[in-house]
Amino acid sequence: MSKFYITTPLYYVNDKPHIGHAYTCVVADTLARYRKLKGDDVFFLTGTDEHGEKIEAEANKRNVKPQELADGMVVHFKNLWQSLSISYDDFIRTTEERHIKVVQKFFQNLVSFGDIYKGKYSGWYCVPCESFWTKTQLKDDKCPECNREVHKLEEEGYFFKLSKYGDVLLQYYNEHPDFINPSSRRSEVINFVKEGLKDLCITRSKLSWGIPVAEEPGLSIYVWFDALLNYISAAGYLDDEKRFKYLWPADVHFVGKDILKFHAVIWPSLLLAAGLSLPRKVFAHGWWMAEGRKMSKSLGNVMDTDVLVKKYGADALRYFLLREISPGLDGNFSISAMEKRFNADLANDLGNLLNRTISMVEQYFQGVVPDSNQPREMDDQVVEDAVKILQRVNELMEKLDFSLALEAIWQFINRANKYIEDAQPWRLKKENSPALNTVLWTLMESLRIVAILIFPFMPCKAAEMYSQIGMDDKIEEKRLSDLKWGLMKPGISVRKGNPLFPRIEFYNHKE
Ligand code: ME8
Repeated sequence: MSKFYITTPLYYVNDKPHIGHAYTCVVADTLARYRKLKGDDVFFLTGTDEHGEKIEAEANKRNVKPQELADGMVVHFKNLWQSLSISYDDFIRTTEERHIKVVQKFFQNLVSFGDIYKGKYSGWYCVPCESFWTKTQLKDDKCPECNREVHKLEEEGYFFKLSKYGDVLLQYYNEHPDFINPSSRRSEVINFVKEGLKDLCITRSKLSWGIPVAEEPGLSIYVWFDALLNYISAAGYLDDEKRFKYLWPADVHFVGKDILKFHAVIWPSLLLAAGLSLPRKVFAHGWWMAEGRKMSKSLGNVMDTDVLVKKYGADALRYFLLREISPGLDGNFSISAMEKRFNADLANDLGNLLNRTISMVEQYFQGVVPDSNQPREMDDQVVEDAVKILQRVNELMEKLDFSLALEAIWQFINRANKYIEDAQPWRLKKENSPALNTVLWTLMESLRIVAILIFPFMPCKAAEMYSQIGMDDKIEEKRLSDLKWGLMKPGISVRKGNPLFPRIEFYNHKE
Protein backbone atom coordinates (compact mmCIF):
# COMPACT_ATOMS: atom_id res chain seq x y z
CA MET A 1 0.00 0.00 0.00
CA SER A 2 1.48 3.36 -0.87
CA LYS A 3 0.63 6.62 0.81
CA PHE A 4 -1.01 9.42 -1.16
CA TYR A 5 -1.02 12.89 0.36
CA ILE A 6 -3.55 15.39 -1.06
CA THR A 7 -4.08 19.00 0.00
CA THR A 8 -6.42 21.91 -0.71
CA PRO A 9 -5.48 25.54 -0.05
CA LEU A 10 -6.21 26.81 3.44
CA TYR A 11 -9.14 29.15 2.90
CA TYR A 12 -9.24 32.62 4.37
CA VAL A 13 -11.77 33.09 7.14
CA ASN A 14 -12.83 36.61 6.19
CA ASP A 15 -16.15 35.23 4.97
CA LYS A 16 -18.20 32.06 4.46
CA PRO A 17 -17.14 29.53 1.81
CA HIS A 18 -18.65 29.71 -1.69
CA ILE A 19 -18.79 27.52 -4.80
CA GLY A 20 -15.14 28.25 -5.67
CA HIS A 21 -13.93 26.83 -2.36
CA ALA A 22 -16.40 23.96 -2.62
CA TYR A 23 -14.98 23.12 -6.05
CA THR A 24 -11.41 22.68 -4.81
CA CYS A 25 -12.57 20.52 -1.92
CA VAL A 26 -14.83 18.41 -4.15
CA VAL A 27 -12.02 17.84 -6.65
CA ALA A 28 -9.59 16.89 -3.87
CA ASP A 29 -12.15 14.65 -2.20
CA THR A 30 -12.92 12.85 -5.46
CA LEU A 31 -9.26 12.12 -6.00
CA ALA A 32 -8.88 11.04 -2.36
CA ARG A 33 -11.73 8.55 -2.77
CA TYR A 34 -10.44 7.35 -6.12
CA ARG A 35 -6.96 6.73 -4.71
CA LYS A 36 -8.54 4.75 -1.85
CA LEU A 37 -10.35 2.68 -4.47
CA LYS A 38 -6.92 2.07 -6.00
CA GLY A 39 -5.73 0.82 -2.62
CA ASP A 40 -3.64 3.80 -1.52
CA ASP A 41 -3.25 4.95 2.06
CA VAL A 42 -4.66 8.44 1.55
CA PHE A 43 -4.02 11.46 3.75
CA PHE A 44 -6.29 14.33 2.75
CA LEU A 45 -5.70 17.73 4.34
CA THR A 46 -7.72 20.91 4.28
CA GLY A 47 -8.16 23.81 6.70
CA THR A 48 -8.24 27.55 7.19
CA ASP A 49 -5.81 30.44 6.84
CA GLU A 50 -6.56 32.71 9.78
CA HIS A 51 -3.84 35.36 10.09
CA GLY A 52 -3.03 38.52 8.19
CA GLU A 53 -4.24 42.00 7.40
CA LYS A 54 -7.28 40.84 5.46
CA ILE A 55 -8.69 38.91 8.43
CA GLU A 56 -7.73 41.66 10.88
CA ALA A 57 -9.50 44.28 8.76
CA GLU A 58 -12.63 42.15 8.43
CA ALA A 59 -12.71 41.53 12.19
CA ASN A 60 -12.38 45.27 12.85
CA LYS A 61 -15.21 45.91 10.42
CA ARG A 62 -17.43 43.46 12.27
CA ASN A 63 -16.27 44.70 15.65
CA VAL A 64 -15.05 41.30 16.81
CA LYS A 65 -11.64 39.88 17.62
CA PRO A 66 -9.89 38.15 14.69
CA GLN A 67 -9.91 34.87 16.61
CA GLU A 68 -13.67 35.14 17.14
CA LEU A 69 -14.19 35.81 13.45
CA ALA A 70 -12.06 32.76 12.62
CA ASP A 71 -13.83 30.52 15.14
CA GLY A 72 -17.21 31.46 13.70
CA MET A 73 -16.19 31.01 10.05
CA VAL A 74 -14.54 27.64 10.68
CA VAL A 75 -17.97 26.30 11.63
CA HIS A 76 -19.34 27.35 8.22
CA PHE A 77 -16.47 25.65 6.42
CA LYS A 78 -16.77 22.45 8.44
CA ASN A 79 -20.56 22.33 7.99
CA LEU A 80 -20.28 22.76 4.25
CA TRP A 81 -17.60 20.09 4.00
CA GLN A 82 -19.80 17.74 5.97
CA SER A 83 -22.82 18.36 3.77
CA LEU A 84 -20.69 17.80 0.65
CA SER A 85 -19.18 14.54 2.06
CA ILE A 86 -15.64 15.96 2.02
CA SER A 87 -13.69 13.13 3.64
CA TYR A 88 -10.68 15.07 4.92
CA ASP A 89 -8.36 13.35 7.38
CA ASP A 90 -7.16 16.53 9.03
CA PHE A 91 -8.37 20.12 9.21
CA ILE A 92 -5.58 22.48 10.13
CA ARG A 93 -6.07 26.02 11.35
CA THR A 94 -3.08 28.33 11.19
CA THR A 95 -3.88 29.64 14.67
CA GLU A 96 -3.26 26.21 16.21
CA GLU A 97 -0.23 25.78 18.42
CA ARG A 98 1.04 22.78 16.42
CA HIS A 99 1.32 25.05 13.39
CA ILE A 100 2.62 28.21 15.08
CA LYS A 101 5.60 26.46 16.63
CA VAL A 102 6.63 24.96 13.26
CA VAL A 103 6.40 28.36 11.54
CA GLN A 104 8.57 30.04 14.18
CA LYS A 105 11.15 27.26 14.16
CA PHE A 106 11.23 27.10 10.36
CA PHE A 107 11.81 30.86 10.28
CA GLN A 108 14.68 30.60 12.77
CA ASN A 109 16.23 27.69 10.88
CA LEU A 110 16.28 29.68 7.66
CA VAL A 111 17.87 32.61 9.52
CA SER A 112 20.60 30.30 10.75
CA PHE A 113 21.11 28.83 7.25
CA GLY A 114 21.58 32.38 5.95
CA ASP A 115 18.50 32.36 3.69
CA ILE A 116 16.63 34.93 5.76
CA TYR A 117 18.23 38.34 6.32
CA LYS A 118 17.22 41.72 7.69
CA GLY A 119 16.53 44.64 5.35
CA LYS A 120 14.26 47.51 4.50
CA TYR A 121 11.14 47.00 2.42
CA SER A 122 9.72 49.68 0.23
CA GLY A 123 6.85 48.87 -2.09
CA TRP A 124 3.11 48.26 -2.38
CA TYR A 125 0.78 45.81 -0.71
CA CYS A 126 -2.57 44.35 -1.80
CA VAL A 127 -4.63 43.30 1.22
CA PRO A 128 -7.23 41.07 -0.55
CA CYS A 129 -4.38 39.09 -2.20
CA GLU A 130 -2.00 39.54 0.75
CA SER A 131 0.71 40.23 -1.86
CA PHE A 132 3.71 42.55 -2.20
CA TRP A 133 4.16 44.42 -5.49
CA THR A 134 6.74 46.77 -6.94
CA LYS A 135 5.67 50.04 -8.57
CA THR A 136 6.39 48.64 -12.05
CA GLN A 137 4.30 45.53 -11.42
CA LEU A 138 1.17 47.57 -10.66
CA LYS A 139 -1.40 48.04 -13.42
CA ASP A 140 -2.85 51.57 -13.45
CA ASP A 141 -1.68 51.84 -9.84
CA LYS A 142 -3.86 48.86 -8.89
CA CYS A 143 -3.06 45.27 -7.93
CA PRO A 144 -2.16 43.39 -11.14
CA GLU A 145 -3.84 40.26 -9.78
CA CYS A 146 -7.24 41.51 -8.61
CA ASN A 147 -7.33 45.11 -9.86
CA ARG A 148 -8.00 46.55 -6.41
CA GLU A 149 -6.38 49.34 -4.39
CA VAL A 150 -2.89 48.76 -3.00
CA HIS A 151 -1.18 50.64 -0.21
CA LYS A 152 2.36 51.84 0.23
CA LEU A 153 4.64 50.02 2.66
CA GLU A 154 7.97 51.15 3.96
CA GLU A 155 9.35 49.20 6.85
CA GLU A 156 12.24 47.32 8.38
CA GLY A 157 11.81 43.60 8.11
CA TYR A 158 13.17 40.23 7.13
CA PHE A 159 13.64 38.95 3.61
CA PHE A 160 13.78 35.45 2.21
CA LYS A 161 16.44 34.92 -0.48
CA LEU A 162 14.01 33.85 -3.16
CA SER A 163 16.32 35.21 -5.88
CA LYS A 164 18.79 32.45 -5.07
CA TYR A 165 16.40 29.72 -6.24
CA GLY A 166 15.43 30.76 -9.78
CA ASP A 167 17.89 28.50 -11.59
CA VAL A 168 17.28 25.53 -9.31
CA LEU A 169 13.55 25.90 -9.87
CA LEU A 170 13.92 26.09 -13.65
CA GLN A 171 16.01 22.95 -13.58
CA TYR A 172 13.43 21.25 -11.37
CA TYR A 173 10.54 22.18 -13.68
CA ASN A 174 12.56 20.86 -16.58
CA GLU A 175 13.37 17.57 -14.92
CA HIS A 176 9.82 17.14 -13.56
CA PRO A 177 7.47 18.02 -16.40
CA ASP A 178 4.54 16.79 -14.32
CA PHE A 179 5.21 19.09 -11.38
CA ILE A 180 3.00 21.94 -12.60
CA ASN A 181 -0.32 20.99 -14.11
CA PRO A 182 -1.96 21.70 -16.52
CA SER A 183 0.88 22.32 -18.96
CA SER A 184 -0.43 25.75 -20.06
CA ARG A 185 0.10 26.97 -16.52
CA ARG A 186 3.53 25.40 -16.46
CA SER A 187 4.81 27.69 -19.19
CA GLU A 188 3.36 30.74 -17.41
CA VAL A 189 5.33 29.87 -14.27
CA ILE A 190 8.52 29.14 -16.21
CA ASN A 191 8.32 32.52 -17.98
CA PHE A 192 7.72 34.26 -14.67
CA VAL A 193 10.79 32.64 -13.07
CA LYS A 194 12.92 33.34 -16.16
CA GLU A 195 12.22 37.05 -15.73
CA GLY A 196 14.15 36.83 -12.46
CA LEU A 197 12.99 36.42 -8.87
CA LYS A 198 13.26 39.12 -6.24
CA ASP A 199 13.84 38.44 -2.57
CA LEU A 200 10.58 38.29 -0.67
CA CYS A 201 9.71 40.36 2.37
CA ILE A 202 8.39 37.87 4.93
CA THR A 203 7.50 40.04 7.91
CA ARG A 204 5.09 42.86 8.62
CA SER A 205 5.78 45.46 11.27
CA LYS A 206 2.41 47.07 11.90
CA LEU A 207 0.33 43.95 11.90
CA SER A 208 -0.76 42.57 15.23
CA TRP A 209 -2.72 39.58 13.87
CA GLY A 210 0.06 37.24 12.83
CA ILE A 211 2.58 34.80 14.21
CA PRO A 212 5.27 36.86 15.98
CA VAL A 213 8.88 36.43 14.97
CA ALA A 214 10.44 34.75 18.02
CA GLU A 215 12.30 37.29 20.13
CA GLU A 216 11.10 40.21 17.97
CA PRO A 217 7.56 40.78 19.15
CA GLY A 218 7.22 43.94 17.03
CA LEU A 219 7.29 41.86 13.85
CA SER A 220 4.83 39.29 12.61
CA ILE A 221 5.42 36.70 9.96
CA TYR A 222 3.96 37.34 6.49
CA VAL A 223 0.71 35.41 6.14
CA TRP A 224 1.78 33.46 3.04
CA PHE A 225 5.03 32.30 4.67
CA ASP A 226 2.89 31.18 7.61
CA ALA A 227 0.12 29.53 5.58
CA LEU A 228 2.24 27.56 3.11
CA LEU A 229 3.99 25.79 5.96
CA ASN A 230 0.71 24.13 6.94
CA TYR A 231 1.40 21.37 4.44
CA ILE A 232 4.36 20.24 6.52
CA SER A 233 3.15 21.21 9.99
CA ALA A 234 0.04 19.05 9.55
CA ALA A 235 2.23 16.19 8.35
CA GLY A 236 4.23 16.14 11.57
CA TYR A 237 7.29 18.23 10.61
CA LEU A 238 9.54 18.96 13.62
CA ASP A 239 7.10 17.04 15.78
CA ASP A 240 6.64 13.48 14.60
CA GLU A 241 9.53 12.82 12.25
CA LYS A 242 8.45 9.23 11.53
CA ARG A 243 5.05 10.34 10.36
CA PHE A 244 6.53 13.23 8.41
CA LYS A 245 8.98 10.94 6.65
CA TYR A 246 6.10 8.69 5.66
CA LEU A 247 3.78 11.46 4.44
CA TRP A 248 6.13 13.98 2.86
CA PRO A 249 6.34 14.99 0.03
CA ALA A 250 2.72 15.74 -0.78
CA ASP A 251 1.49 13.96 -3.89
CA VAL A 252 -0.90 16.69 -5.10
CA HIS A 253 -1.49 20.24 -3.97
CA PHE A 254 -4.81 21.37 -5.50
CA VAL A 255 -4.97 25.15 -5.85
CA GLY A 256 -6.82 27.72 -7.89
CA LYS A 257 -4.82 29.42 -10.64
CA ASP A 258 -4.83 32.63 -8.55
CA ILE A 259 -2.36 31.15 -6.10
CA LEU A 260 -0.22 29.02 -8.38
CA LYS A 261 2.89 31.20 -8.08
CA PHE A 262 2.84 30.88 -4.30
CA HIS A 263 2.72 27.11 -4.65
CA ALA A 264 4.99 26.56 -7.63
CA VAL A 265 7.63 29.23 -6.96
CA ILE A 266 7.71 30.41 -3.33
CA TRP A 267 6.73 27.14 -1.68
CA PRO A 268 9.33 24.97 -3.44
CA SER A 269 11.98 27.61 -2.72
CA LEU A 270 11.17 27.54 0.99
CA LEU A 271 11.38 23.76 0.95
CA LEU A 272 14.71 23.83 -0.89
CA ALA A 273 16.05 26.31 1.67
CA ALA A 274 15.08 23.93 4.46
CA GLY A 275 16.54 20.91 2.66
CA LEU A 276 13.16 19.22 2.21
CA SER A 277 11.90 17.43 -0.86
CA LEU A 278 9.45 19.11 -3.19
CA PRO A 279 5.81 18.14 -3.69
CA ARG A 280 5.14 15.79 -6.60
CA LYS A 281 2.46 17.90 -8.24
CA VAL A 282 0.78 21.28 -8.02
CA PHE A 283 -2.50 21.27 -9.90
CA ALA A 284 -3.95 24.70 -10.68
CA HIS A 285 -7.59 24.58 -11.63
CA GLY A 286 -9.54 27.38 -13.29
CA TRP A 287 -12.11 29.72 -11.83
CA TRP A 288 -15.83 29.55 -11.51
CA MET A 289 -17.12 32.75 -12.99
CA ALA A 290 -20.41 34.61 -12.70
CA GLU A 291 -21.34 37.22 -15.24
CA GLY A 292 -17.88 37.01 -16.75
CA ARG A 293 -16.01 37.71 -13.49
CA LYS A 294 -14.30 35.42 -11.03
CA MET A 295 -16.73 34.48 -8.30
CA SER A 296 -15.35 35.98 -5.16
CA LYS A 297 -16.46 36.94 -1.70
CA SER A 298 -15.16 40.45 -2.04
CA LEU A 299 -16.90 40.97 -5.40
CA GLY A 300 -20.16 39.78 -3.86
CA ASN A 301 -21.16 37.63 -6.86
CA VAL A 302 -21.10 34.24 -5.18
CA MET A 303 -23.71 31.46 -5.20
CA ASP A 304 -25.06 30.41 -1.84
CA THR A 305 -23.87 26.84 -1.46
CA ASP A 306 -26.44 26.01 1.23
CA VAL A 307 -29.30 26.91 -1.11
CA LEU A 308 -27.81 24.83 -3.94
CA VAL A 309 -27.26 21.81 -1.71
CA LYS A 310 -30.80 22.06 -0.38
CA LYS A 311 -32.44 22.35 -3.76
CA TYR A 312 -30.36 19.91 -5.84
CA GLY A 313 -28.66 17.73 -3.26
CA ALA A 314 -24.97 17.57 -2.43
CA ASP A 315 -24.11 14.83 -4.91
CA ALA A 316 -25.83 16.53 -7.82
CA LEU A 317 -23.84 19.67 -7.04
CA ARG A 318 -20.63 17.62 -6.86
CA TYR A 319 -21.51 16.03 -10.20
CA PHE A 320 -22.13 19.38 -11.85
CA LEU A 321 -18.90 20.92 -10.55
CA LEU A 322 -16.82 17.96 -11.64
CA ARG A 323 -18.52 17.40 -14.99
CA GLU A 324 -19.06 20.93 -16.22
CA ILE A 325 -15.49 22.14 -16.56
CA SER A 326 -12.20 20.51 -17.40
CA PRO A 327 -10.05 21.07 -14.36
CA GLY A 328 -7.64 23.48 -16.05
CA LEU A 329 -10.25 25.76 -17.58
CA ASP A 330 -12.62 28.39 -16.24
CA GLY A 331 -16.33 27.65 -16.07
CA ASN A 332 -19.46 29.70 -15.91
CA PHE A 333 -21.74 28.81 -13.06
CA SER A 334 -25.28 28.83 -14.31
CA ILE A 335 -28.37 27.37 -12.69
CA SER A 336 -29.90 26.48 -16.04
CA ALA A 337 -26.79 24.50 -17.08
CA MET A 338 -26.92 22.71 -13.76
CA GLU A 339 -30.59 21.85 -14.11
CA LYS A 340 -30.06 20.57 -17.64
CA ARG A 341 -27.29 18.26 -16.51
CA PHE A 342 -29.35 17.14 -13.55
CA ASN A 343 -32.30 16.07 -15.65
CA ALA A 344 -30.37 14.71 -18.63
CA ASP A 345 -27.44 12.88 -17.02
CA LEU A 346 -28.69 12.07 -13.55
CA ALA A 347 -32.47 11.71 -13.71
CA ASN A 348 -32.64 10.31 -17.25
CA ASP A 349 -29.48 8.38 -18.07
CA LEU A 350 -28.46 7.01 -14.69
CA GLY A 351 -31.77 7.18 -12.81
CA ASN A 352 -33.67 5.43 -15.59
CA LEU A 353 -31.09 2.69 -16.07
CA LEU A 354 -31.32 1.84 -12.39
CA ASN A 355 -35.08 2.12 -12.25
CA ARG A 356 -35.84 0.14 -15.34
CA THR A 357 -33.45 -2.65 -14.45
CA ILE A 358 -34.68 -3.04 -10.88
CA SER A 359 -38.30 -2.91 -12.03
CA MET A 360 -37.67 -5.68 -14.55
CA VAL A 361 -35.93 -7.85 -11.96
CA GLU A 362 -38.96 -7.35 -9.73
CA GLN A 363 -41.47 -7.97 -12.48
CA TYR A 364 -39.82 -10.93 -14.20
CA PHE A 365 -37.91 -12.56 -11.32
CA GLN A 366 -39.79 -11.54 -8.14
CA GLY A 367 -36.91 -9.24 -7.24
CA VAL A 368 -34.24 -11.95 -7.23
CA VAL A 369 -31.20 -11.43 -9.47
CA PRO A 370 -31.10 -14.25 -12.07
CA ASP A 371 -27.99 -16.08 -13.23
CA SER A 372 -26.44 -15.56 -16.61
CA ASN A 373 -26.51 -18.45 -19.08
CA GLN A 374 -24.91 -18.84 -22.47
CA PRO A 375 -24.22 -15.18 -23.21
CA ARG A 376 -24.74 -14.15 -26.82
CA GLU A 377 -22.52 -11.83 -28.79
CA MET A 378 -24.54 -8.78 -27.78
CA ASP A 379 -24.14 -9.68 -24.09
CA ASP A 380 -20.40 -10.25 -24.46
CA GLN A 381 -20.04 -6.85 -26.08
CA VAL A 382 -21.26 -5.17 -22.89
CA VAL A 383 -18.48 -6.95 -21.00
CA GLU A 384 -15.89 -5.79 -23.50
CA ASP A 385 -17.13 -2.22 -23.23
CA ALA A 386 -17.06 -2.37 -19.43
CA VAL A 387 -13.43 -3.45 -19.48
CA LYS A 388 -12.54 -0.65 -21.92
CA ILE A 389 -14.30 1.97 -19.82
CA LEU A 390 -12.46 0.93 -16.68
CA GLN A 391 -9.14 1.42 -18.42
CA ARG A 392 -10.18 4.77 -19.82
CA VAL A 393 -11.46 6.05 -16.47
CA ASN A 394 -8.21 5.04 -14.85
CA GLU A 395 -6.13 6.85 -17.49
CA LEU A 396 -8.23 10.00 -17.14
CA MET A 397 -8.11 9.99 -13.35
CA GLU A 398 -4.31 9.71 -13.52
CA LYS A 399 -4.43 12.92 -15.56
CA LEU A 400 -6.88 14.43 -13.04
CA ASP A 401 -9.44 14.96 -15.79
CA PHE A 402 -12.56 14.44 -13.71
CA SER A 403 -14.87 15.77 -16.38
CA LEU A 404 -13.75 13.34 -19.07
CA ALA A 405 -13.69 10.50 -16.56
CA LEU A 406 -17.36 11.16 -15.82
CA GLU A 407 -18.09 11.43 -19.51
CA ALA A 408 -16.52 7.99 -20.01
CA ILE A 409 -18.62 6.50 -17.21
CA TRP A 410 -21.72 8.04 -18.78
CA GLN A 411 -20.81 6.51 -22.13
CA PHE A 412 -21.02 3.16 -20.42
CA ILE A 413 -24.30 4.05 -18.70
CA ASN A 414 -25.77 4.97 -22.08
CA ARG A 415 -24.26 1.86 -23.57
CA ALA A 416 -26.23 -0.13 -20.98
CA ASN A 417 -29.40 1.85 -21.77
CA LYS A 418 -28.91 1.03 -25.44
CA TYR A 419 -28.42 -2.63 -24.57
CA ILE A 420 -31.89 -2.65 -23.02
CA GLU A 421 -33.34 -1.25 -26.25
CA ASP A 422 -31.42 -3.76 -28.36
CA ALA A 423 -32.03 -6.81 -26.19
CA GLN A 424 -35.75 -6.02 -25.61
CA PRO A 425 -36.17 -7.98 -22.38
CA TRP A 426 -39.99 -7.55 -22.58
CA ARG A 427 -39.93 -9.54 -25.87
CA LEU A 428 -37.66 -12.21 -24.37
CA LYS A 429 -40.14 -12.54 -21.49
CA LYS A 430 -43.02 -13.08 -23.91
CA GLU A 431 -40.99 -15.66 -25.77
CA ASN A 432 -39.99 -17.35 -22.54
CA SER A 433 -36.39 -17.07 -23.70
CA PRO A 434 -33.56 -18.07 -21.31
CA ALA A 435 -31.64 -15.09 -22.73
CA LEU A 436 -33.78 -12.92 -20.42
CA ASN A 437 -31.77 -14.17 -17.44
CA THR A 438 -28.48 -13.23 -19.09
CA VAL A 439 -29.71 -9.77 -20.07
CA LEU A 440 -30.89 -8.90 -16.58
CA TRP A 441 -27.83 -10.34 -14.90
CA THR A 442 -25.64 -8.32 -17.30
CA LEU A 443 -27.57 -5.15 -16.49
CA MET A 444 -27.30 -5.77 -12.76
CA GLU A 445 -23.57 -6.40 -13.09
CA SER A 446 -23.23 -3.18 -15.10
CA LEU A 447 -25.04 -1.26 -12.35
CA ARG A 448 -22.76 -2.74 -9.70
CA ILE A 449 -19.72 -1.56 -11.63
CA VAL A 450 -21.22 1.88 -12.27
CA ALA A 451 -22.03 2.30 -8.55
CA ILE A 452 -18.43 1.55 -7.52
CA LEU A 453 -17.05 3.79 -10.27
CA ILE A 454 -19.20 6.81 -9.40
CA PHE A 455 -18.59 6.46 -5.67
CA PRO A 456 -15.60 8.86 -5.65
CA PHE A 457 -17.68 11.48 -7.47
CA MET A 458 -21.06 11.04 -5.75
CA PRO A 459 -20.51 9.02 -2.58
CA CYS A 460 -24.02 9.17 -1.10
CA LYS A 461 -25.94 8.44 -4.28
CA ALA A 462 -23.51 5.67 -5.20
CA ALA A 463 -24.06 4.04 -1.80
CA GLU A 464 -27.83 4.34 -2.22
CA MET A 465 -27.63 2.78 -5.65
CA TYR A 466 -25.37 -0.01 -4.39
CA SER A 467 -27.91 -0.85 -1.72
CA GLN A 468 -30.84 -0.74 -4.16
CA ILE A 469 -29.20 -3.36 -6.37
CA GLY A 470 -29.10 -5.62 -3.33
CA MET A 471 -25.47 -5.36 -2.25
CA ASP A 472 -24.84 -5.65 1.49
CA ASP A 473 -21.14 -4.90 1.80
CA LYS A 474 -19.71 -1.42 2.24
CA ILE A 475 -19.15 0.45 -0.99
CA GLU A 476 -16.45 2.62 0.60
CA GLU A 477 -14.36 -0.49 1.17
CA LYS A 478 -14.39 -1.51 -2.50
CA ARG A 479 -11.08 -1.71 -4.36
CA LEU A 480 -10.15 -1.89 -8.04
CA SER A 481 -10.28 -5.70 -7.86
CA ASP A 482 -14.02 -5.38 -7.12
CA LEU A 483 -14.47 -3.84 -10.53
CA LYS A 484 -13.65 -7.16 -12.19
CA TRP A 485 -16.52 -8.20 -14.41
CA GLY A 486 -18.60 -11.11 -13.09
CA LEU A 487 -18.85 -10.51 -9.35
CA MET A 488 -22.61 -9.83 -9.20
CA LYS A 489 -24.06 -12.73 -7.24
CA PRO A 490 -27.22 -14.30 -8.63
CA GLY A 491 -29.83 -14.98 -5.96
CA ILE A 492 -29.59 -11.69 -4.08
CA SER A 493 -32.70 -9.53 -3.82
CA VAL A 494 -32.99 -6.00 -5.14
CA ARG A 495 -34.37 -3.29 -2.88
CA LYS A 496 -36.29 -0.81 -4.92
CA GLY A 497 -36.12 2.56 -3.24
CA ASN A 498 -36.99 6.14 -4.07
CA PRO A 499 -35.75 7.38 -7.44
CA LEU A 500 -32.09 8.39 -7.07
CA PHE A 501 -32.61 11.69 -8.84
CA PRO A 502 -36.26 12.70 -9.22
CA ARG A 503 -36.57 15.08 -12.17
CA ILE A 504 -36.59 18.69 -11.16
CA GLU A 505 -38.80 21.39 -12.52
CA PHE A 506 -36.82 24.15 -14.14
CA TYR A 507 -36.35 27.26 -12.09
CA ASN A 508 -38.19 30.26 -13.39
CA HIS A 509 -35.17 32.38 -13.97
CA LYS A 510 -33.64 34.70 -16.48
CA GLU A 511 -30.18 33.73 -17.69
O1 ME8 B 1 -5.97 32.14 -1.37
N1 ME8 B 1 -13.30 29.50 -8.69
O2 ME8 B 1 -7.48 31.60 0.30
P1 ME8 B 1 -8.89 31.91 -0.39
C1 ME8 B 1 -12.57 28.41 -8.37
N2 ME8 B 1 -5.57 31.57 2.07
N3 ME8 B 1 -11.90 28.28 -7.20
C2 ME8 B 1 -11.98 29.29 -6.34
C3 ME8 B 1 -12.72 30.47 -6.61
C4 ME8 B 1 -13.42 30.55 -7.85
N4 ME8 B 1 -14.17 31.57 -8.20
N5 ME8 B 1 -12.60 31.29 -5.54
C5 ME8 B 1 -11.83 30.64 -4.63
C6 ME8 B 1 -6.23 31.82 -0.23
N6 ME8 B 1 -11.44 29.43 -5.12
C7 ME8 B 1 -5.10 31.51 0.74
C8 ME8 B 1 -4.52 30.16 0.42
S1 ME8 B 1 -2.86 28.11 0.88
C9 ME8 B 1 -1.51 27.85 1.80
C10 ME8 B 1 -3.39 29.72 1.29
C11 ME8 B 1 -10.62 28.41 -4.42
O3 ME8 B 1 -9.92 31.81 0.69
C12 ME8 B 1 -9.33 28.13 -5.17
O4 ME8 B 1 -8.79 26.90 -4.75
O5 ME8 B 1 -8.82 33.16 -1.18
C13 ME8 B 1 -8.44 29.25 -4.66
O6 ME8 B 1 -7.06 28.98 -4.85
C14 ME8 B 1 -8.81 29.25 -3.18
O7 ME8 B 1 -10.23 28.94 -3.17
C15 ME8 B 1 -8.52 30.59 -2.57
O8 ME8 B 1 -9.11 30.67 -1.32
